[in-house]
Amino acid sequence: MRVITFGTFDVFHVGHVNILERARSFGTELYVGVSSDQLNYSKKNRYPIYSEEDRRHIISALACVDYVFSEESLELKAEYIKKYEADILVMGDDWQGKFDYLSDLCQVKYLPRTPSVSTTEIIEVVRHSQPKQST
Ligand code: C2G
Repeated sequence: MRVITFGTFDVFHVGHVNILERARSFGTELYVGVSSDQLNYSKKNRYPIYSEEDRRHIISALACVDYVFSEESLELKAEYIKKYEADILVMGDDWQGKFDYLSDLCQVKYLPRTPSVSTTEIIEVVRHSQPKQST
């Protein structure tokens, strides 16, 4: 069974690895669509901290991931599911209900997000942290 999932995975953290490992556990192979820089810009009006090449490199180095490709548009999910012959689509529950229309192509599962960790929060913490005084 081939599982497919999508995400930006910017400033990679434990919430990302949790969902990827859980996604992989529903099948025997995990394919991951990593959002392109351009897709992020059009959605959030800013580029990710890490480039799309680096984000794909990080995801493809994970033991639970079998194949990585670039996700160029949010509207292409049906095409990617068909192209990569995925049996199950896994998304975090922040997308709850949004991809139910794909359930005639594959099984659609939403998994609970890992609480208390997000890329946005990490960026804020780093931005507001004070440099250590050298003595
Ligand atoms: N995630 C999670 N727990 C967190 C943070 C993120 O389970 N604390 C999950 C999200 O639910 C998502 C995946 O990790 O399934 C990647 O998160 P993002 O990088 O924020 O991805 P996003 O920008 O939502 O995806 O087609 C979707 C697009 O690629 C955008």
